[in-house]
Amino acid sequence: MRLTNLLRTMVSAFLLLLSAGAFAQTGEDGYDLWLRYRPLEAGLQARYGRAATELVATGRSATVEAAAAELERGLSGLLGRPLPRTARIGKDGAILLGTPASTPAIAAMKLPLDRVGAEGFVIRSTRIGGRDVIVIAANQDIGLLYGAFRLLRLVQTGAAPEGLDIVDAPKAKLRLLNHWDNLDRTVERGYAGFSLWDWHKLPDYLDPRYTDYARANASIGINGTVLTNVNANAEVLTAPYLEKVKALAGVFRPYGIRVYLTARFSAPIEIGGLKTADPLDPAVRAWWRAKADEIYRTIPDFGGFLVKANSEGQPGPQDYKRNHADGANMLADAVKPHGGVVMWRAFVYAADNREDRAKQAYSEFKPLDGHFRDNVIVQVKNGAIDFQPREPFHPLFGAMPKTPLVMEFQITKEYLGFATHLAYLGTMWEEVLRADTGHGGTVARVVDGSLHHYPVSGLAGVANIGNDRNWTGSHFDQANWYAFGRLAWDPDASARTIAADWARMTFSNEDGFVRPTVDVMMASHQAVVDYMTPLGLHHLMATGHHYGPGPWVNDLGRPDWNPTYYHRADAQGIGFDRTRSGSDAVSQYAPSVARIFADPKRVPEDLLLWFHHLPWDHRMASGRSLWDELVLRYGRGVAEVRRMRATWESLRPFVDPRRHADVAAFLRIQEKEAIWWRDASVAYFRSINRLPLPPGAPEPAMSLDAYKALSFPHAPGNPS
Ligand code: BDP
Repeated sequence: MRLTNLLRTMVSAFLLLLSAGAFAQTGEDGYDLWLRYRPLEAGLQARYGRAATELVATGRSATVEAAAAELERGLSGLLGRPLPRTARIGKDGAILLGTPASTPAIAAMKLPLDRVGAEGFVIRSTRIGGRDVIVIAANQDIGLLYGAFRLLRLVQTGAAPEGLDIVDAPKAKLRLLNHWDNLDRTVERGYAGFSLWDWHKLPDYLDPRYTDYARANASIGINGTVLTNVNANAEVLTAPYLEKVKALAGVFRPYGIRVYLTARFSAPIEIGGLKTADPLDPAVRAWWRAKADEIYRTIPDFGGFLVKANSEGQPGPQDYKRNHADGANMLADAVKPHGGVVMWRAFVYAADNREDRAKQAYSEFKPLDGHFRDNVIVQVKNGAIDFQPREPFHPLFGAMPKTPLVMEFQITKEYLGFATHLAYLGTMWEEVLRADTGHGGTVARVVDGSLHHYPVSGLAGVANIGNDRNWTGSHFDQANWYAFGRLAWDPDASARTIAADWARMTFSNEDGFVRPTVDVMMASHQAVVDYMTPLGLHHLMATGHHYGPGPWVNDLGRPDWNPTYYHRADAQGIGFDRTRSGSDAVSQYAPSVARIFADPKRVPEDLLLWFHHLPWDHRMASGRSLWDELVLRYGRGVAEVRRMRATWESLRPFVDPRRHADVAAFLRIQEKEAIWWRDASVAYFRSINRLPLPPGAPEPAMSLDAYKALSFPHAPGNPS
């Protein structure tokens, strides 16, 4: 027995050494994302090897080419031998890729293609002429590309090749990335280097990375990309830039990705030479129509415009005493003849408006329901303030039955620790999508269009992508790009399943790795909430760059830019009263939801101080006072990061050295900054309430003044 154990240990040590050697040669640096296609373990390789000895793809479009090329690249990597392309099924197992129109064998199969629409697919293991065949079938070529990526995912994650029977189609029509990229290649709230779009060298030089970007997006079903920042520059709408946009559109087209641009509302003045941008002015309307015609002449499948108007200093229709519908409809009329859409953002809050900021978007947009053209989609952030670590779902979801909505999530972690903190956002988005609006369905049912029968709707994610070698600035932030795509495809998908698929494809298929890694990911968002803004606190980040804590800040130009506006802490208590005795933001929700949020005993504890102002000695469910609970939550967040670090350390044998070291270093930064958040916040709130720390809670490492004195003028991602 002992001897066997010894032998086992020796063998695994030997294997470890071998694999460390292999890692050293793989040069893994994160560039390949979840499309690494490293060899499968031998058993699975043999089984897939039998089922897939050749590829039969008869279609001829660029999209079919992309699908076939990906299968060749992927399967030859995974199976460790080339996957030849042949014209017809030979004597061994084959993969057959086609539409009923391109492939008679598929037309003859009576597959349930009527259920998958234009973008869906069927994957089935079957036998044709006595041969084992894996069929990837779709109505349109883009469905074949999505099906090819799905098959590759199945192989990568170790699914058995026998008995495959998958019928799938995206639930949401628009699945978009929003890049907050400027024309000088800086990225607003970007933590992964500069913009991928090399405007200066476009259109003549097409960086091969554009194709890899398209592949990665297609692999998760993204079908559109807004190339430019919502704080827009009108210049992108001039002819030379449209040529550059056209070049990018040409690269993305085979991958089913349309390009969109942000439209600066004052463009008619800035690049059109007009005196006004009034949406009801005939000359302005004619200018936008001509501009849309020009764009569509250049890029016939251009998606449309995304607009941030009358928000944070951006121009808009209210500059001319018109409303948001006037502005959106004017642009919608311009793109309508070409089949384009306008995504008009609901992220508005005005300098001169004293109403609770959380209420302003609803107050502005709810009365306009039914006043928008049918090609206007209102794009709403997941919560009513601004991408905070945790927010209740935005009350506009469910409240706009006559206006299609797009969900806007922020993939880049502006308020969640930038690229260095490990925070898997799948759980946060799942929580929002599964929330019951009280209007007859969940948020997911609103954004997939089914609740209100929207003709078009979907999800947009503010991208976390830049020109860093690993795309997202950190290896684990790739998971957020990945999870966004998966949830846009299927807003009911499980965050845990997505995390597991990602971990398997990105790092290792071994259960000993996958289980602990997924546990880390699943706990990570809550950890950040705990050490930054526990119990429903929000908007307490430092000014401008939002790096680190600044709960004491109260000297900014507008009340609603100050953290003190949001936490309202004084000697007696803390929190924002949004019940009827306060701002009454609760009544913007459906009554069944409002009742829960308005009741401090029923509201989820993680939203308590979002909706309630409570005395420091308020009794929590734990029996502790609110103050003690708050301090413990900060500590809980730090403790979780320490656990994450220890777990990652134990996973060293499974991960190539470079990526392991990268993640370990970032976790060290995260721990340091979690402690900073905890200590600075506790020091500040204690200075307000003068209460002792609960037993066992550590003293803040520095004085409150020392925390206040920290300054980071060059923190990344900051526009100014
Ligand atoms: C805020 C960001 C700012 C964006 C704004 C927006 O700090 O950079 O421009 O959102 O979404 O969270 O328009």
